[in-house]
Amino acid sequence: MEHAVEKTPEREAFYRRIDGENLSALWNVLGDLITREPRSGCRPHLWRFDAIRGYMMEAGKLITAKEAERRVLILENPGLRGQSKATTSLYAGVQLVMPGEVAPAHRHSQSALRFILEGRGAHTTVDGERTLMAPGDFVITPAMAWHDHGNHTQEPMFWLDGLDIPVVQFFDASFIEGLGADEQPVTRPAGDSFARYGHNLLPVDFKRDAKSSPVFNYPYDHSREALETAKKAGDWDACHGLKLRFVNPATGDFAMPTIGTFMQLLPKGFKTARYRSTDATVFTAVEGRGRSRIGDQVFEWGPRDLFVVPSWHWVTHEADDEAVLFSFSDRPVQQKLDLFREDRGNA
Ligand code: GTQ
Repeated sequence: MEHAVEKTPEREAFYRRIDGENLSALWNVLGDLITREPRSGCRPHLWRFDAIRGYMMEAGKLITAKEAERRVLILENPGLRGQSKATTSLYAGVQLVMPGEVAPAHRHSQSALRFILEGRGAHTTVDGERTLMAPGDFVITPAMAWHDHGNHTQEPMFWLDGLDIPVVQFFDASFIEGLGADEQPVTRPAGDSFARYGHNLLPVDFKRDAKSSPVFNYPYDHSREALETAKKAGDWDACHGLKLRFVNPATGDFAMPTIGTFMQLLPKGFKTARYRSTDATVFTAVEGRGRSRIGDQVFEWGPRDLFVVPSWHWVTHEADDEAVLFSFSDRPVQQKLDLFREDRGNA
């Protein structure tokens, strides 16, 4: 379907006439609408955390978290500039909360994840429960949940934000409201949801309509321990090393309805077999150094660096030291819509 239909003076005149009626001819655009395989504007890219960190510290002097509402530098995909997108369907940014600051309480239709990059002990409050955050923690703010962030430590706190902003935009379904106060009241003890839902136990009679996980902080020491123990089996997946996905313990589904989140370990010297999938993915290294080949480009990464693998681009990862990667994508949405496809090469 990729041939262009011939132009004739009669056809051109016809197109101009129907154009005035808000009509257009499918046969001129079909090849661009329905492609043989994904053809993404999204491009492979890597952002060095150290560079972002420098700019963020400058931003820290330019504007407070309160005035900004959220002091975030958006990771704009070079193929999608001006659209506030890391991939076609997902937003990513790096947020800074300076000592003593608050990012005021609001809630919105968009679901958000935080993945902590630097700092320890700043907090986010979600629906009345406060959680302290540490590097490698994966924290969820579900759709329409009140959330505010604060930093009572002496150090700046940086985290990666992942939101389904482009998905919500696509559906024209965005709502936001402010609480009118910097911080929401804390109504539950710290650790309450993890105690109830995060230990392979659930409250008896637990039923939940909400699509997001009742656990909202998946601490790194738990995820790391899972990888550490599971690696002993030496049971490596050729394409992924050892890759786990975060789950909603009440359903077994992804932890968030629109964003799939993953943690993977690559042993020292491991090189993955090539892999491609339709879910463009944002990665950050937690530990270790290595490189990823994405399409025909090679990106060297170390802790806290961030990179994007677009849809249907071949990717291989190679670890110089034992490496841990966190990643997120729109896989839950694609799977629910029967759109997800992956290709393991010959592995
Ligand atoms: O922390 O609530 O990066 O509302 C973008 C929008 C973070 C947040 C972002 C947001 C937030």
